[in-house]
Formats: sequence, C-alpha cells, structure tokens
Amino acid sequence: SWSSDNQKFCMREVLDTFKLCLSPDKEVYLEHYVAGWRGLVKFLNSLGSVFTFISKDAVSKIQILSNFLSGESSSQYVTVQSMVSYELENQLVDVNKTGIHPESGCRTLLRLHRALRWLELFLERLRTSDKHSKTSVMCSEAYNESLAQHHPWLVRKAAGLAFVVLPGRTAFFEVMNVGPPEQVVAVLGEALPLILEVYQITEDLYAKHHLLDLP
Ligand code: 1PX
Repeated sequence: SWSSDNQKFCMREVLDTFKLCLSPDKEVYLEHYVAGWRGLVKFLNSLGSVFTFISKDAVSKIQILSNFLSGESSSQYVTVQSMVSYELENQLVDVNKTGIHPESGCRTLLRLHRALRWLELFLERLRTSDKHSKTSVMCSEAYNESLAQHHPWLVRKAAGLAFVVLPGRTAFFEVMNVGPPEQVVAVLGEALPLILEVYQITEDLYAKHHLLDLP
C-alpha cells in the first residue's frame, strides 16, 4: 500500500488486495484478507492520532490472525473456509459461550467481517457522493447501519467523536492517493463488487455454521 518510489500510501493497492482474496472456487484467502486490513489500518493511521483507539483494536485482531497464518497449524488457515472447518472440528471455538477460546480465528475474523460491512457501506457512499457531501456524515451513517449494532454505548460514543474530525471529502480523496475524484469513483466502483462478494461469502459461511454471534 506504500509504493516504493515515493513512499506514499495508495488506496488502489489496498483495494486490489481484496480482489486477491477470492480463490477460483470462491473461497476467501485469509492471507490477503489480513493484508487488506493491514493496508486499511495504515490509511487510518495517516489520518491522525484520534483514530488510534480504532486502529489499535484492528491491529490486535490482525496480529491474532497473522499468528495463525504463520503458526504450527498454518496449513489449516489458508482460507476462511478451512479455518472454520478446522477450528470447529477441533473444538477451538467458543460455540457454547463459556469463555473458553476467547481468541479463536473464527471470533477474531468475525469482528473484521462486521467492520468490512461498514467499509462497504462507507465506500459506496463515498463513490456516490458529490463535492458537498461530508465524510463524517457518510462514515457515521455507514457505522450506524452496521458495526454500531455490535458496539456498546461507550465505543459508539468514542467512534462518533472520531468521525467528526475526519478530513473533508477533498482532503480525504487526496490521502487515498488514487488521482482526481473521477478516478477515485472509478477505483471504488471496481473494488466494491469484490468487497461485497468477499463479505457475502463469509456471511453465508458463518450463517451456515451458526457463528454470527460468537462472543
Ligand atoms: C477509503 C476509506 C478507507 C477507510 C479505512 C478505514 C479502516 C478502518 C479500520 C477499522 C477497523 C475496525 C475494527 C473494529 C473491530 C471491532 O468491532 N472491535 C470491537 C469489538 O472487539 P472485541 O474483541 O472486544 O469483541 C472493539 O470493541 C472495538 C473498539 C474500537 C472502536 C471501533 C470503532 C470502529 C469504527 C469503524 C470506522 C472507522 C472510521 C475510519 C474512518 C475512515
């Protein structure tokens, strides 16, 4: 996400990572999923320290999944599908909500999966916005429709305060570093269907295995 020549962040590269997530038979590669989030966190960090409490949580989840990816059972963590089968078959998931296995891959990925829904809603708003639209409004609408439903009051409050200081649309597009607004719109239009597909495949998989409300 940081191009080597000028060391500037580029959102196009991050969004491309999500395209790499889908295997030919529509499984979701965990490695690219995690890499996509890593890129998004870099972007978030470049927006300022107000967002640190958000990026810290994302980083800790990325770290948990990275540890599985490079751990002794790494071959079980190639795709989200293989992770779910492996963790369920080996009773590594807190399905009975007894507090064991608080850091399973399944529950950790679920948090990022819910955040991916926020991302999709936010990017869709950005894509269809005009120069008078406010990023803070787009962001909080997307949040209220998705992640907020899983967060306690205090987190919602803190998130709301952070959204207020988001840069305006013009500055935001500049930080994305994909070119003029028309180019941003085109890049978003290309990436969104892929993000949506990754989201939907994960959602269906989790629904099938009754994993959508893992503690
Ligand atoms: C072109 C635009 C790109 C924007 C990229 C921004 C990347 C944002 C990354 C956000 C990742 C958030 C992950 C949150 C996971 C979560 O829900 N964690 C909670 C539950 O975890 P637990 O382990 O306790 O069950 C945790 O409580 C979260 C705490 C931190 C607050 C989360 C607020 C999320 C707001 C999401 C919107 C980010 C705003 C970015 C503005 C651009």
